[in-house]
Amino acid sequence: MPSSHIELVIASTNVHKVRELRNMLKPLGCFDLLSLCDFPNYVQPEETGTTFEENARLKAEHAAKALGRWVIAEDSGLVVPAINGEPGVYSARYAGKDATDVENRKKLLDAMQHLIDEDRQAFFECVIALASPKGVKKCVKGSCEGLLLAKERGGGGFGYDPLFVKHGYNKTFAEIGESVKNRISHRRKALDKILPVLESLMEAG
Ligand code: ITT
Repeated sequence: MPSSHIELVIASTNVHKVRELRNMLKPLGCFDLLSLCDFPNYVQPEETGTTFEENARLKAEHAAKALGRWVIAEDSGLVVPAINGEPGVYSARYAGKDATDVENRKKLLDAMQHLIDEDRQAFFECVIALASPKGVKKCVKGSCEGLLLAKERGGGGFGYDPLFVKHGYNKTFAEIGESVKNRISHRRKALDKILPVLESLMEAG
């Protein structure tokens, strides 16, 4: 008999990520979705990895063990090949440890000032790790390629969204609306790869 309610913790403190993931997971129905906001005493591990995968695994494993529950964690960021892959895994802290999105975008615009045309190509990457208290069960990757504008556009989204225009689109991720972003983003592509595993968890109960 399939059980209808398994608790799944989204192990992130980034409210934007949590909202996007929650909306994308909603159609699955059978999970009680929690986030780190439900565990105010939980202390996040330091993100010491040098790749998105290392950090996603580290965050998922640590949270699943500490909370004794199934967890998904993700590590994501923007990669600009023309500036040696910056900001990459340091996307959240590009302009410093507690940098705001505005400060990070400003640093990126400055670093890219001299770049034109194809040199403004970039991609978002997202790695999602699913873990139980026994360890990581699955780790998947999604990416989304586009161009970075020299000036911000739009008030939606978060992070580098006001600068990023996905190939084939005219609007930035901050102009496009969250429901469209959630259909075409790097996060969506990664999540789609983990859905079959989540479905099998629900069936196993
Ligand atoms: P958690 O570790 O608690 O999940 P975080 O924001 O620190 O939160 P990351 O270390 O994975 O997470 O950094 C992700 C950063 O990458 C995020 O802060 C943005 O700057 C950027 N980023 C990731 N996905 C993005 C998206 O969909 N749109 C815009 N920027 C994004």
